[in-house]
Amino acid sequence: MSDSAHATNGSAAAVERDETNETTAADEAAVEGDTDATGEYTFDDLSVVMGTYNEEEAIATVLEDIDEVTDGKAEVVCVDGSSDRTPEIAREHGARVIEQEPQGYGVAVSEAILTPDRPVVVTTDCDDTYPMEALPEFLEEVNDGADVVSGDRLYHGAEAMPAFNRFGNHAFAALASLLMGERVHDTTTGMRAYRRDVVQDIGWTENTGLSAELLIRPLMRGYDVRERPIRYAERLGETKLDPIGGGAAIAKSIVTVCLEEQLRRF
Ligand SMILES: Nc1nc2c(ncn2[C@@H]2O[C@H](COP(=O)(O)OP(=O)(O)O)[C@@H](O)[C@H]2O)c(=O)[nH]1
Ligand SMILES: [Mg+2]
Repeated sequence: MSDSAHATNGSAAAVERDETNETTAADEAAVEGDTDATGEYTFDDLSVVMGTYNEEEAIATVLEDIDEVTDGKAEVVCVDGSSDRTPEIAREHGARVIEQEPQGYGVAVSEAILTPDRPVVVTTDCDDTYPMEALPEFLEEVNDGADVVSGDRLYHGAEAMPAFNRFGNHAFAALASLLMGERVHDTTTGMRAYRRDVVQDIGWTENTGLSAELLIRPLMRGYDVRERPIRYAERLGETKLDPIGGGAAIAKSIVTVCLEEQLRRF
């Protein structure tokens, strides 16, 4: 894994893309081992947060995976708008559930990221598409100095993603890269780790486009943002995003947020 300088707020942003996504026993030992002595974050410092909207097919699997990978130590927060049994299943699995009228992805996820008191916050979707096995590696990157670790689904091809979405995601990444002047590869991924300070210190404005905003604003403010390849699996249950209307909203968010951040620099 390559090193990067820890960029301070206001300095040039560091975006890296690593070519490996292997989690080894050594990685897990590094995350779990001897943390009091080193002052590094452990799974006890981690909150995994998500919006949940009628995800009863997937939620048990997602929460069991988090439990298994983090040895039951990570806190889980679900901001839920479901009319099915999702919130009951979440509570049965020990998650903290915040009920909210369904108002879109970003309304749920912005509440979810601002809820935890723990210093490291990881977002995911509640659809079994994201690899919870990557949590140790994400935490290790934060311990290595990253402010944001962004799961790049497109590196490995994201074959489980519908072709239209995959094309759209490549286009969003190209657009954002052009407007930021920094190459990014996956702007709409749902799996990222953040230092809590980053999510608390920035004001979030977008709804469907929140995922792109969560990458673009920290990057353009000089935080240490690193993309790391992740595997992406087929979804359990139905998507909640309308590909055409949602795609247009995301493109609009990318343009708006990039322009706002460029103006903020002057
Ligand atoms: N609470 C809440 N969660 C939502 C809402 N819209 C989407 N979600 C959740 O946000 C996550 C992302 O949505 P998803 O359908 O997976 O979008 P996709 O990955 O683009 O297909 C999932 O866990 C959804 O259940 C909403 O209006 N309210
Ligand atoms: Mg999803």
